[in-house]
Amino acid sequence: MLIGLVGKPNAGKSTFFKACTLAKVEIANYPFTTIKANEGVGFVRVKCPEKEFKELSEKGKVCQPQHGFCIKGERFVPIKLIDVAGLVPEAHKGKGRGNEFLNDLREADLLIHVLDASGRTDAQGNATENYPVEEDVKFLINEIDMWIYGILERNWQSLVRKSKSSKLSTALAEQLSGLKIKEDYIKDIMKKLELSERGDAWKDAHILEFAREIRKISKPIIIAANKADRKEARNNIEKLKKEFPETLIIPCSAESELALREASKEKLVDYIPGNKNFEISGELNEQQKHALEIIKKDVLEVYGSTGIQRVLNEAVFNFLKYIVVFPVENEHHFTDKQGRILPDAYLLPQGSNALDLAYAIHTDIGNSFVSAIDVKTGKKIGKDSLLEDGDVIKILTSSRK
Ligand SMILES: Nc1nc2c(ncn2[C@@H]2O[C@H](COP(=O)(O)OP(=O)(O)OP(=O)(O)O)[C@@H](O)[C@H]2O)c(=O)[nH]1
Ligand SMILES: [Mg+2]
Repeated sequence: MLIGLVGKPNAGKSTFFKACTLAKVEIANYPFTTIKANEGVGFVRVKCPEKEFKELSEKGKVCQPQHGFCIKGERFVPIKLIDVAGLVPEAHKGKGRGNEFLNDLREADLLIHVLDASGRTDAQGNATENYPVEEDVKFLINEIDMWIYGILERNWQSLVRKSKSSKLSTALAEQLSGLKIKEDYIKDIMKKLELSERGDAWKDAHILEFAREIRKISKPIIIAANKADRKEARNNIEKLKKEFPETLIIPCSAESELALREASKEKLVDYIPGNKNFEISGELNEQQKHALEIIKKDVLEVYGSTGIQRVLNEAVFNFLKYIVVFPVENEHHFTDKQGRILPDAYLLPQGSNALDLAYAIHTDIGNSFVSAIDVKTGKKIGKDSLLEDGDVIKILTSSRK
C-alpha cells in the first residue's frame, strides 16, 4: 500500500508527512522546500483484537506488533507514504519544478491532495489572502491528467507500432503497467470512449480523454483540507464541499497533529493519533500550554480530531476498500512461532479469501495451503472463504499437518 501526498508548494505536504511518520524532513514557510521525495511509513488505525479474547484480557496480556504499534487497544498498521515537491499550474510545461517528480508516484494506490484551505497561499505557494481554494482542486487534477497524458504522448509512435503486431490495448497495458493498470480496465475505457484499436486513428484529444479516465482508476484523489486551524478555512471548506460533492474532503491540521505527536513523544501529553482529545501528562511551559489550548479550541473541538488519521483511514478502508486481518500460528494463544501475541496485521483488498492471505504471508504458505481456522469462532474455513475486517486467522499447511 503506497499513498502519495501531492499539492501546490507550501500547502503542508511535508508537515502532513512528518506528522504521520515523525521522520526528519524539512518544513518551511516558502515554496519548494521539498525537492527530493520523502518516503516513510505512516499508519492506519484499527481495533486490535487483543481486547476481544478473554484469555488475553483476563491475564492482562497485550499484543506484540512486529510492525507498527498499539496503544490501549488501538492498533496502528504501517502503510507507505511518499511526499513530493510542490506542483504548480502548467507544471507539465515545465513551470515550477516541472512534473517529472510525479514519476515517484507511479506506484501510488491513491493520492492525498494536501490543500491549503486557509486560502493564504497562491498558486505558486507564495503568501496571499483569500485565494480561491477551488482553483487548487481543478489545477491539481489537470496536472495529474497531463502527467499521464505525457507518458502516453511521448511513447505514442512506439505504441502505434506495437499495436500493429498485437492489440493497442495490450501495448497500452504494458506501457501503463507501472501505474498498476490492468488490460481489462483499458479495454473498458476504450469501449466507453469509443476509441479505436488502431493507435494512428487517435487524435491528441483522444489520448487526453483516455488519460483522464486512467487517472480516475489508477490515481484516485482525496482532499486533505489543511490548515483548518485557521479561521478562514471554515468557509472555504464548506465552499469546497458544495462545489465538489463527489470528492472526499476532510478538514485537517497537519501542524496540530505534528505538535501533538511530538508532545506525546516527549511524554508531555497522552494522545492517541486520531483522538478528539489529549491529556497533559508532563511539565509544560506557558507557550506550550497556550499552543495546546489553541489546538483544542480551534481544531479538536471544531472538527472532532486533527483529521490526519482520518484521512489515512478513509483512504485505505473506505476509499480503497481494504480490510485488516491478523494471522497467527497458535490459535489458542494467538501467537506466532516465537510466542509473540498477534504479531502481524495484513492489509488486504476487500473480497480477499483465506488463500489470498496465505499467499500474502509467503508463497510457500500459499502453495502448501490446506485450510484455515477462523480463530474468533474456532471454525475451520476453506481457501475460498472470504475474510472479514478484523479476522484472526490460522493457516493450516500440508507440511505442518
Ligand atoms: N496554520 C497551519 N500551518 C501549517 C499547517 N501545515 C503546515 N503549515 C505550515 O505551512 C508551511 C509549509 O509547510 P510544508 O509542510 O513545508 O509545505 P509543503 O507542501 O511540503 O511545501 P513544499 O515542500 O514547498 O512543496 C510551513 O510554514 C508549515 O508550518 C497547518 O495545519 N496549519
Ligand atoms: Mg514539502
